[in-house]
Amino acid sequence: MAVQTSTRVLTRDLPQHLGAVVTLMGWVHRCRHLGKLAFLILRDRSGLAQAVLEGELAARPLPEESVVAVTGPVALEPRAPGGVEIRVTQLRVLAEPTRPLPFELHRKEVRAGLEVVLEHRAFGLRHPKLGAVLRVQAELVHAFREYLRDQGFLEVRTPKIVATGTEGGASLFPVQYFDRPAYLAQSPQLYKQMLVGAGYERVFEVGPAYRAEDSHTTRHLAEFTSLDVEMAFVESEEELMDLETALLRHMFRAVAERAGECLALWRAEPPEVPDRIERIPVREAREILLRRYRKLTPEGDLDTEGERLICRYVAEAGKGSFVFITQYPESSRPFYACPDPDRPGLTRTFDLLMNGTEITSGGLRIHDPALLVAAMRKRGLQPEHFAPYLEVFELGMPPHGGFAIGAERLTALILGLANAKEAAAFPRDRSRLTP
Ligand code: AMO
Repeated sequence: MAVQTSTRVLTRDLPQHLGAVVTLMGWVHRCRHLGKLAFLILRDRSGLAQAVLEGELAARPLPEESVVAVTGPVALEPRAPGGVEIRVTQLRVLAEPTRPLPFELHRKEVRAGLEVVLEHRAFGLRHPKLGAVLRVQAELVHAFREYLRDQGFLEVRTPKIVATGTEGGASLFPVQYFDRPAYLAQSPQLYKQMLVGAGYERVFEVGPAYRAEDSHTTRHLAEFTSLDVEMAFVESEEELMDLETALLRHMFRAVAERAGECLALWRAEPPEVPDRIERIPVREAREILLRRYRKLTPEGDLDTEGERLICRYVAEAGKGSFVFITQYPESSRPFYACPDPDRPGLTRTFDLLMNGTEITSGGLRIHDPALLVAAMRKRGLQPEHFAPYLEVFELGMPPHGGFAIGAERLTALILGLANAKEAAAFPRDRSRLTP
């Protein structure tokens, strides 16, 4: 039989084609045979639609996840998704599964554990709810770009194979770079600063960052997407926190407007970002934790439990879902963090916590080359290893600062995912290198 000519449409647009003959292409989400009829729920990238098959067309078994093209007129059917269905006059089976499905996709919720879902990742992402996660993330990243471009930031790309670490600690992945040792970049930190010094003043990057984290937590990935921002001519970390507040507000509004259906599948709503997010110096946060929750926190950074409790404290005070923790001690920040001349031992840095979890680190940077060399030495780093970075500072570097947001953590917090790995297409962790 000759292939009938008709317009190919998406399931989402089916109602607009009432009465016309159209073709849908997608996967068999479900197929139920009732007497001489078969009701096929077809899934494509835009959603689900009902297709009705009759007679000979209905006789053929259509296993779930077969790939099909169906053609026929669009008719009203109040019981079908979108209030319309396609009455199939031609069916083409483009592919059929050749092995048993790892789990069912046609239910509202996937009935499989995280490890099984991740093991069969590309298959699992076909499920509307699981697939929605990456759609939400794509909108967040799009809005991140949109806002910053609008504010005069240039999108840049920096190398992911690097000669040195930047964030301290032992979390570096070594790689063999021809005949030399090298590492996967922990963050674009030094390069984004160099590009500020290159005269672009305002830059941002959306790129992978690598951390050889030995821990099995629900918030750490060995490879994550870092949303990095760096800008010149800022002289106070306050300006950076204000920029991040406005940026997040734009991102959250955009995702609510553009990915409403995806959010609904998770019953999620991005939290309201207040005009001014509360700031609490880390020392004060430790005192609050002790006073209110009898929790002892060692000097330096808050631990996971501390982050959770301080967010609870802020939320209970009616101040929303976010808090900036500020004034971290030098000992808990990397060498590039700008010391606070008015508060010896402390830095002009911040973390942003959202609903109990850190989503951002940032701060003012040291821009004086002599101070930078001293800060490196203080941490046992050899300035010679950072010569190309230091050169930009020696040739005229403006005061500057920036921050980075972890895209997977942000997505996970918005959707209420139990694990940030669910917000990566193909997550990497201590035990997972495939798929
Ligand atoms: P930091 O190391 O705090 O700062 O990272 C910034 C943000 O990235 C996310 N993040 C992670 N997400 C998933 N898995 C991980 N292993 C992981 N590590 C970090 C978090 C974190 O808040 N150069 C600085 C940023 C700056 O000062 O501009 C930096 O990399 O959301």
